[in-house]
Amino acid sequence: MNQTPFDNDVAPAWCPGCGNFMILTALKKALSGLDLKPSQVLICSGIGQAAKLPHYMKCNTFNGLHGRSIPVASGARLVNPELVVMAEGGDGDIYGEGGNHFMHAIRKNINITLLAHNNQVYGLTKGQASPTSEPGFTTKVQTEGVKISMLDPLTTALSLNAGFVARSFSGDIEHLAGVIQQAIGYRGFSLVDILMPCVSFNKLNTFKWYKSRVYKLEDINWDTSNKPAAYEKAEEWGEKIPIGIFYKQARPAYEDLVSVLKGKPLIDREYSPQKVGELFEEFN
Ligand SMILES: Cc1ncc(C[n+]2csc(CCOP(=O)(O)OP(=O)(O)O)c2C)c(N)n1
Ligand SMILES: [Mg+2]
Repeated sequence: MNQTPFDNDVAPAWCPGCGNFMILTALKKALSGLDLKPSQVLICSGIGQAAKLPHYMKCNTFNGLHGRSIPVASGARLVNPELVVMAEGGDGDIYGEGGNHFMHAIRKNINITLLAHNNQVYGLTKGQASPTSEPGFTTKVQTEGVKISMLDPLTTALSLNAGFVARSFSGDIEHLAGVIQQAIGYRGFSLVDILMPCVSFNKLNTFKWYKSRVYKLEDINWDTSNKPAAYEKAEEWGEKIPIGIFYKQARPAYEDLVSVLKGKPLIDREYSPQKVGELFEEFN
């Protein structure tokens, strides 16, 4: 029986115990809690275990190339401002292969929500290190352990002037659903980095490992408007790991700044082949 309008009947091909199940539940809960209809939502993804998520949802979806969810989502939002547009995928997909798009979509403040399922490993390809893998993490490829420093999505986003920077944990569905709702409500680019276990290929950052470390910023009455404090808090990673909204600041979205993007969706605008013909004539 369907519990939300976003349910479909495709059985997820994820390992039992995978954090993606909880992210899927939280996302459906967040969207239905906002009273959105499946027709009002578009979810774009790339390649990876995380990027399979749109297959398991009833709404508009686009599953494209590895690392390329953000440009697809950006284009879709710019031509249709009536759609809630999200990009989602794994840490490899978003911060590795898609790292360039991550940077520039933040700079432009494209009005989309990004969900990065951060299991700190390349899961689909069976356990190579990703940009967020811990130094020392050993894999079949990194046999002597990862030698390079971790990419920190939150400080990276803050340094690029992101206006909504958050982290949550797949093990806390309520918290994650709430953060996703706030991210969707933010006008501009919103990042939700989601810590999650990969039960098959990450034996270091396990569910237990995260569970014993994460604590909520809400519980320490966090001021989300203080950017230097957000930056410092985002650097906290070790015995304690903060989750919640680190930073939130209103900033004009790209679509608010570029005049041609204001107004109706492209599909609802007047189509004039004659005007296009006249334009082409100029180049003859
Ligand atoms: C251009 C390109 N490079 C590499 C691959 C192989 N590949 C597929 S998924 C993946 C990594 C996925 O890791 P992540 O995004 O963290 O997702 P997870 O499976 O961990 O959820 C890689 C390297 C590919 N499909 N396309
Ligand atoms: Mg991953």
